[in-house]
Amino acid sequence: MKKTVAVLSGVLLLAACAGMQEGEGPAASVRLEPRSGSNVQGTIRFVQIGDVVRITGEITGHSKGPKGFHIHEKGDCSDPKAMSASGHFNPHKSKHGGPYDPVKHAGDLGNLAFNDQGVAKINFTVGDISVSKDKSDGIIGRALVVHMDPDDLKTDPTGNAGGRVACGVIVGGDVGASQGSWKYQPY
Ligand SMILES: [Cu+2]
Ligand SMILES: [Zn+2]
Repeated sequence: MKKTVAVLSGVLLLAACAGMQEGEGPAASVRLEPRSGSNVQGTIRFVQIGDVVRITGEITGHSKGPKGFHIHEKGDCSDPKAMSASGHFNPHKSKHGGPYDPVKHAGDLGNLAFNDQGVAKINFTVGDISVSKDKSDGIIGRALVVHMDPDDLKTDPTGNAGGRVACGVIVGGDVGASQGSWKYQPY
C-alpha cells in the first residue's frame, strides 16, 4: 500500500512539471475575446521567472500600430464594452505609466505592436506583478484588456488608450487544460 502511494505521487509530480522549463514558477493564461464590436482575440500565457513574469502569446484582428495593453482590476469581462473589468490593476495606489517606469500601475503593460496583418506576437517580461491568486500583486482572477488606441504611457489613470476591444479573465495554469486541449510536449 505504501509503495503504491509513493509511485502515484511520483507520477503526479512528473505531470506537474511537464511543460515547465528550468527556473520557471507557476503559470497562468487567458483567452482574450472580442469586445466593443471588434474581431480582436488571442491567447496569452504568463510564467513567473524569479521576480519577473514572462508574457507570451499572439493576438489577431486589430488594426496596425501600437495598442494599449493592461491588466485590469476586476476579472469580469461580461460587459459588451468590457467596462465591467474596472480600472487598471493598481495595488500600490500609484499613477499611470509605462511598464518599466518607476511610477506606474502594476497592470500597466504598455503597448502591443500590431503588424500589417493586424497580428501582435508577444514575448516580454515585466516586474511588479506575480503569477498568484493570493499575493497583493497577484494577477490570477483579474482581467487582461487590449485597447482601441495607443497608450500614451502618462495620462492618469487610463493612458488615453480608448475603448476596450478584447478582454479575458486570467486563470491559473494553461487555458483549455480542463477541456483536454492542452497537450504534453516533451522537451
Ligand atoms: Cu486597459
Ligand atoms: Zn495604468
